[in-house]
Amino acid sequence: AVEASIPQPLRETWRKLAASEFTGKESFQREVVRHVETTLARSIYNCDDNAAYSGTALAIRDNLVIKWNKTQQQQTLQDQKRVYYLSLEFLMGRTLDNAMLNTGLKDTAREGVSELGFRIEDIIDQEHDAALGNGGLGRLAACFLDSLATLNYPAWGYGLRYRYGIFKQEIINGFQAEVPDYWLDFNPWEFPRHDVAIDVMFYGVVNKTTDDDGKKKKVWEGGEIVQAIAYDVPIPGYGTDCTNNLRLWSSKPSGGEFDFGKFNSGDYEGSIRDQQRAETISAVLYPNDNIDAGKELRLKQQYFWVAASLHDIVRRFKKSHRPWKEFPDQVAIQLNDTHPTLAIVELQRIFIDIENLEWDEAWQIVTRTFGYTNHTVLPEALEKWSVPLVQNLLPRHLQIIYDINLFFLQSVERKFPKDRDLLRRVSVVEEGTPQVLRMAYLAIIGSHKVNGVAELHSDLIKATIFKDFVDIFGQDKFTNVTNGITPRRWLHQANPKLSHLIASKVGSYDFLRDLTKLNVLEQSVDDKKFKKEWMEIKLAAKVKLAKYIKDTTQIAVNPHSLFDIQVKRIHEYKRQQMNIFGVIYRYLRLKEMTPEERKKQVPRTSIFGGKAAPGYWMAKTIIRLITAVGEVVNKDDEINGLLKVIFIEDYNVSKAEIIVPASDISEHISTAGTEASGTSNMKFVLNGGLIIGTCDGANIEITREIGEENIFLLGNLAEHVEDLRHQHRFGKDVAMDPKLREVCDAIEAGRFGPEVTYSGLIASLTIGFDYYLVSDDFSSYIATQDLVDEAYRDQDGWATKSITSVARMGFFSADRAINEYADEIWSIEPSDIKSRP
Ligand code: IMP
Ligand code: B1N
Repeated sequence: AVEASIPQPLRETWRKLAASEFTGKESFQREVVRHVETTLARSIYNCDDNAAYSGTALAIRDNLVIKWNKTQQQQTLQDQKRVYYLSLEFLMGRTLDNAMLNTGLKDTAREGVSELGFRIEDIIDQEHDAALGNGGLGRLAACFLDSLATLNYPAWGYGLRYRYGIFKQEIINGFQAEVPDYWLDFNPWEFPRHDVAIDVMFYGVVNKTTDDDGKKKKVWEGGEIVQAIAYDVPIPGYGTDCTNNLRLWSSKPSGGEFDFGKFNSGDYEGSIRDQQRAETISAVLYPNDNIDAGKELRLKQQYFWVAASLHDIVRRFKKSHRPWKEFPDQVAIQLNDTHPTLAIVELQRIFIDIENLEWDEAWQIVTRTFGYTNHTVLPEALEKWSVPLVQNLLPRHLQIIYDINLFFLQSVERKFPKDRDLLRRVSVVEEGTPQVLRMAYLAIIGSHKVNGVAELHSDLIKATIFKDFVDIFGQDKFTNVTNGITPRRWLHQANPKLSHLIASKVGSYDFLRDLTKLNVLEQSVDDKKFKKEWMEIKLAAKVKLAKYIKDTTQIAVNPHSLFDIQVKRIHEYKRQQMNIFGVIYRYLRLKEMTPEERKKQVPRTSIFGGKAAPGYWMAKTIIRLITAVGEVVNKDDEINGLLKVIFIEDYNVSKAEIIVPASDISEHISTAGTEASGTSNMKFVLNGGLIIGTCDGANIEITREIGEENIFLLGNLAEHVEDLRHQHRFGKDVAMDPKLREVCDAIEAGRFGPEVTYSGLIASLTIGFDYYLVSDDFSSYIATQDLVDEAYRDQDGWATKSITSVARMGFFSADRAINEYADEIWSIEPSDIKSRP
């Protein structure tokens, strides 16, 4: 419709002048040099790796932008249903390498920059990670964007443009220190859209009025206004021209930059205070993973982002001049956890307060639009907002929440008359001082589908935290979509040699678009030459990681030792403490051995990495224990070579790309029932590493796919966790597992520094309730680690397990997950943007 308003001759002129993509090495080089010389105003004499990165990124970006514009125009004209993925976190990592691979330009770029005097690897290495996320939840959002574009789905991500992403971790005297991550110095991948500026209101009051038709209305007014500015990021699909959009909002004061009146009268601080308050909203990512801190600024972030996104989505829908009832046929909105739950309330507010729809009609549309993904059952992570806080910040929204809750409870009362306890249990409002809003309940009530992220997790939420809601809404509202990962970044980009070897067996790189094609590898498990090449690639990845460790820590590790890796956020439920206790146990055994016995041991390198939330004291203690054990073990000549303990500082996406291909074994040992899915487990197995893990999250489905003989499972089952916890709390004093006792004794004897450093950690196992059941699983853990050593001695058998596992990993592609969301939750179809052969 808009297009028709532009006169035909004008359109012809633009079409003739349209920008075109470069093709081939020479035109690529011309673009790089042009950008270095004009955009950057530099020359051959001062073009360092960083300038070469900028020039390369800008050249690749030009091609990307052309595809992006075409995609957006085509999707607008096709007027299909779109999905909007609302996530407070997008953990993208680096973009250049991925953009080159997805657009098929990497070889051109490699040769091109080489003739200009640069190595493509050095250029790629200049890029700062986009670290707008904490861990699995944010990285899942990034993998999903890659799959949505690759599968040609019309999809937009909506998030916040934090000035500071997740902090940079430094290890100082063995302890974690946090340093701000200032990443926006030069970011060629974002496009400010100063024309897309949306006013968002906070605070204010709700007044009653009567409109022209005599209808009673509520108006929210008199609040403080902050402006949301859009920054757009192109998301290229692999092997397709489809390039989707990620829109991130940045906050700034609405109207004038600052108060000149105050400034001129000498109140300098006051004059910039408003500006700073506005800019604070998008200033920093909350660094908590699986913890809800309940801070007002976080609530402000959530509403700011949700209000701007919905305004944008509604504006786009209105351009099509369709009736409101068709909104859910054009728009699907997925809530990545409860963080965007206010979107439900905001859309209802837009409909009834601004667009004058009746409550019931509006609510029908709202509930048909939203889907909610739950990512955790941990009680400390379930969002609850204090009523007084919401009352003050969003008074109209609180009224609407009360109404939503009232109508919901009335419907429950009709279905289950007189069950007052049920009403209390399922109410969005939890009684107490203060009252709090249970955001997960609101998300369920306002969505048409609720999904968990792995089978066990989806079953658990139905049986525990959301049980009443299954009784009320029925089974069909609840479903499972097991998480997945993008094989483009996590195999092809991170491990090009393995990807190449696999392609030689599959006959093409088609497995990157249909990961089930990996299954042909099973035919090669007895192929001697193939196996040898397979294991050489694993060794090369270990050598590369060993070099990285040497360069960054000065510690030499033996690439022929068994690389045992646990990298993820540090959290008690993930049980890095069990891992390091196991390392200590191993150390104590090695110390007792004779030199002859030692010679028979499998040398091991235990590698840890991950950030602790800055306020999570126990997690920080666990880091300290790991570094302290490393300090003792790594310089102990007696066992030298048989055990090394490494803590990799500042674990992030780009480091994961080096680490993931290099594992022999990786650890996924959460207390059963606590890790909703896990996704690094999938990444490690896809790269030919085996895993040691508990029956938790996606480990269970990985086992089902690859076979029990190819995974090292340990520990108690989820169904026994409650009983075990009960025993810890109320049972008779049971003696601690003797192996764990020995480890605790060594720590308490000060062998890893002052005992007091660890007293809280030890207490959590003994006088505490051992909530995470370390003592219950420890002996199984040690026994299973012995099986790992045993299996590793048989390198041929190990290679068989490795290849067989990779061959059976097809299910864990994020493409499969996205297709399930598209079919079962969003009802969207791919657009017909052309894929390349
Ligand atoms: P929005 O829906 O207005 O946010 O526009 C999204 C994208 O769709 C824009 O960046 C344009 O590339 C494209 N677009 C918007 N309006 C039109 C149109 O009338 N014809 C073709 N493409 C459009
Ligand atoms: O989401 C991942 C899962 O694979 C992990 O098992 C799960 O732990 C993770 C509040 C969270 N759940 N909840 C969070 C993150 C930030 C925050 O402020 C909660 N992260 C997960 C993907 O499904």
